[in-house]
Amino acid sequence: MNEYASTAIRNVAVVGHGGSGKTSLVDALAFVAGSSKRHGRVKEGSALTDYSPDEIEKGYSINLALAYAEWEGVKINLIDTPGFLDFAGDTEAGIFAADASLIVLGATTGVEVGTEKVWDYSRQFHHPAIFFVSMMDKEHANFEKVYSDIREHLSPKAIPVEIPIGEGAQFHGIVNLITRKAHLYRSGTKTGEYDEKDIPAELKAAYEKYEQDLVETVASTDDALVERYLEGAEIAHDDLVRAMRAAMKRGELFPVLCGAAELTYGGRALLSEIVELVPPPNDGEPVKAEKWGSAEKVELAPRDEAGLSALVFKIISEPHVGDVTFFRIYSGSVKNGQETWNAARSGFEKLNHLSVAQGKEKIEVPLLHAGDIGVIAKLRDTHTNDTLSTQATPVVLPRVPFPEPAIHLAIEAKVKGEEDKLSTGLTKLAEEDPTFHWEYNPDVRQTWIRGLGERHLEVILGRLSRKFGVHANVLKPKIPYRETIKGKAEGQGKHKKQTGGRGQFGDCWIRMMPVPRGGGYVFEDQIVGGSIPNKFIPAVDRGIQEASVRGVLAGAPMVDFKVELFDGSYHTVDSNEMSFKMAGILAFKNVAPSCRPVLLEPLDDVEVATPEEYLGAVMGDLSSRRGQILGQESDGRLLKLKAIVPEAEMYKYSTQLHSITHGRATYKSTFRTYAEVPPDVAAKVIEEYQKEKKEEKEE
Ligand SMILES: Nc1nc2c(ncn2[C@@H]2O[C@H](COP(=O)(O)OP(=O)(O)O)[C@@H](O)[C@H]2O)c(=O)[nH]1
Ligand SMILES: [Mg+2]
Repeated sequence: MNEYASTAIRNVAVVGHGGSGKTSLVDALAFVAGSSKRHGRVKEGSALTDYSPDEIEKGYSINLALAYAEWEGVKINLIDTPGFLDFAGDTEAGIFAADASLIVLGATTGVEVGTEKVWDYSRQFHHPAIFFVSMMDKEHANFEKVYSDIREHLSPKAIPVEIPIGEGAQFHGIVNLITRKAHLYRSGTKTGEYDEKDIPAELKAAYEKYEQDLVETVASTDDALVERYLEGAEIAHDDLVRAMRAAMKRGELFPVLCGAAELTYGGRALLSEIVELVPPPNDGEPVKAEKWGSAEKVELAPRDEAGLSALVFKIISEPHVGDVTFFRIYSGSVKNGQETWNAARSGFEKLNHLSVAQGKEKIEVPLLHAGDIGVIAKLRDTHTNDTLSTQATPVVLPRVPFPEPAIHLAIEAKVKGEEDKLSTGLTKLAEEDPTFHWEYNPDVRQTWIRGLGERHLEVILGRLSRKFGVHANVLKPKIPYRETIKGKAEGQGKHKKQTGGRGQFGDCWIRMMPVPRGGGYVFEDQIVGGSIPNKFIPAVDRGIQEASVRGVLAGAPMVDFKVELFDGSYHTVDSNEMSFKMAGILAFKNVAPSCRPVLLEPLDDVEVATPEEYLGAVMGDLSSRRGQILGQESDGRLLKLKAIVPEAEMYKYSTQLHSITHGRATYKSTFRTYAEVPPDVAAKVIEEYQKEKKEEKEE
């Protein structure tokens, strides 16, 4: 492996909808460039960047993975990313760590929901982006249609710099509008070799139209060029490329290329365009970081001479290797074996066996320059989004904004007694994947796992059994109901027990009444004249609190009520704290049922982003879930529908939404408040609880 200085590096995230051909393209580019010795195939499980056991089993990308192509003296780092929204954490991380996005579209499918998502992500970071229309060899491939799709749904600033010669089975070449030459592929080529020819006669008209569009569009982004263009002067190749590069950086132009990754057609031209159009990492603005332990901002020049800063954007545990850490160097350089400082963990990390990754293969290197991406195995204690720097100048880089989990499921260990193993495994998996969370929910006494989608959680459970040997049953998550009261009542709690020696005696009178929602639990001591001695009053309070953990309707915690302790009696010998706590418990159980208790359920704020054509279906479905529609607004492309929906009705919503909108809609939901359950629904919940209680007793 040659050494690559910052100017000779390009970092590109390969993104797009699932199945658009990203992984095949990354493999083809590395192979065409000669950096990878074998042309792998997704279908055969041999693609360079789909190497984890879960990916080979499922046949699609789950993790981001790295490969590189050395082309024209430049090393192009290719970050292959998953297309499915369930794995969007890795997609975000991949885009974040790169300097440009290569957006792959299938020539038969065009812009899909995943394309829209990655487009939004990449715009968020203001990256230059290149569109690549792949699979031009497939039946019904239609370049024109995909191009107009891009203009309509993503950006009118997209402009072809290549057009295909033939489509589907006839696809055999590409006209390059910048070099003004045709590339004709040799049938059966393994590495995308072509013969360079003049533009074929039958394509002259199309070529002229596209070429004029390109020159006009590029010229319009550059004052000097537009003048020359209007004067009718020829614009030189270098000027055109320079203006394109500048316009791409400002987000004013997005080139569209084409090819067929599996046939390696278009690969060489794409590599050259990346080298020419994507800025090297030392070309951009300085990185804005923070000094560790203070809010003081520091600017880090993306050069070797600056102090070291590198961001860990992915950790993956690989079979036979252990944890492998992917990091991008933002400033400074690192040597093999160098000691670095992880300020967030207050620890040194020695970068032994400093490497770059070609898929699962790791190639050891002596040195990596500013802007490069490296991998390192077996770090001591470094997590995703940590910064590695030096102890003398500890800094913190901006972190990858990982998406928050959207759904949750309940699980239990299949084998009783493996609960500890389960929580150890889940903790480890959550460390590896910042979009996966888990918790034990004491309210409903279930272990909950949270992730971006059902597919995501399925993959997590697969890893749990493969890596940690714990098999889990999936359960429907229980709803954390609450209870409260709507009326006022009073009554007694009396605990009296006469055993052999000393007896137990506690007696209290309480009044219970509602307080406003969110008011919690209020206890008021109104005892006068010492009918209960002061030292026993806290015990009554504790008894009531203990009893209210299980309400009187469905065993859910009772909230938002006030208790006034106004009378009682005691016994000089037999009374003690325990007796008064019991009296409190009994008083609660006695009085609460007379206070018109009601069931409360959690309501979520739900926001669905959907194309307009599915609005009716989405609204209808939400209404059938007892949803209350608040309103809608358009962001130009999608309608954002806001609603309040009971959490109890949101089970498997993602699957349902996916099916009624053909995967085009996405949603977010966040807890809003607790509200009273309608009587008919409450009756069912209470009945269900009573049944369960009876069964528990019988067991
Ligand atoms: N005909 C044809 N099929 C392709 C091409 N590129 C990829 N495929 C197939 O399309 C499917 C999805 O490809 P993959 O690279 O996994 O897509 P990804 O999900 O975007 O990474 C696989 O079955 C590939 O074999 C291509 O250029 N031509
Ligand atoms: Mg893939």
